[in-house]
Amino acid sequence: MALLFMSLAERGAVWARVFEQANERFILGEDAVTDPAEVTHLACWQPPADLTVYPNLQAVISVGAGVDQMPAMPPGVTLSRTIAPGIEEMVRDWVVMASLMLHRDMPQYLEQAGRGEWSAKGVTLARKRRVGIMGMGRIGRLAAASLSAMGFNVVGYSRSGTPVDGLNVFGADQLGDFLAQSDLLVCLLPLTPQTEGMMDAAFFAQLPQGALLVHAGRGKQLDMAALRTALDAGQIGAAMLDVTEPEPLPNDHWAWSDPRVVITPHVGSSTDHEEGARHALAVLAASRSGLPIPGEVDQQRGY
Ligand code: OXD
Repeated sequence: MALLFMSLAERGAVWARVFEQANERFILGEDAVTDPAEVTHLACWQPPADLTVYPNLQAVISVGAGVDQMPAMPPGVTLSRTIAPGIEEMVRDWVVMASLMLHRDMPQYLEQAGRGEWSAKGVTLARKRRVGIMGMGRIGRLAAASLSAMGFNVVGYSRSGTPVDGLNVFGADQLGDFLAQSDLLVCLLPLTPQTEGMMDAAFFAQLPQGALLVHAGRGKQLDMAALRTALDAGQIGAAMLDVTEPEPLPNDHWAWSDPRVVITPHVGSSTDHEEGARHALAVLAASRSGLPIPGEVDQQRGY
């Protein structure tokens, strides 16, 4: 059993050490492969075009939480996304930061600061702000717990609508009801055919007037032209985006200079090298013992 690593050099150095300590075979980069038959696991963000050169490949591990960048796996190859507390905590932090920034009118104050203007808006109590979180996976639940602890009125939305952690969760057939009570909407959904282009004009129209948008899902879920129209109409008050389509967002894109939009360059999380390596070791161990693969992706569903 050997893991072929194809990612950042800096990350590779940490993985090499962790694998050496665990006595597991680690191959740093395709150039170092001497026998393709030896490769049973591949860790990467995007795999090489032809995976059939590795006849004994059992699993491909995404070095991040997302897998929408991955092509379809050859038959029999498991896809695993990295499960690491650090990823969940980092995205939670970004979501809390962005939610607070919008809740406390920071886009407007940043704009005012640019021209030295001292002018105060009224303050809304957290408990009077209804937050709707789309995506009730591990990250969504963590963000919900933090925002609830701060007093926000949090509800969730997921495909199944299964209640979690005492939260009211709306299912796919209740999207309208969910949106109607989301003064501040957080998107943490994975990119799937169902969520691609989901946030469009009809979607925004179902939100309360002046709703705030926090987007840490995937850029392709958001129709940027519809966002601009919704901002101009006052339907959306302001937005914080960590993901865009394309990435990087071209520097002449309207959203960069729109004071109602704050953009960060997809920095919600960056997998901690050590935690990523530990996840890969857990995948190897599970493969060896025939146990369920940590982070296994349902390739039909896409997450
Ligand atoms: C990820 C991401 O999927 O950074 O890890 O979005």
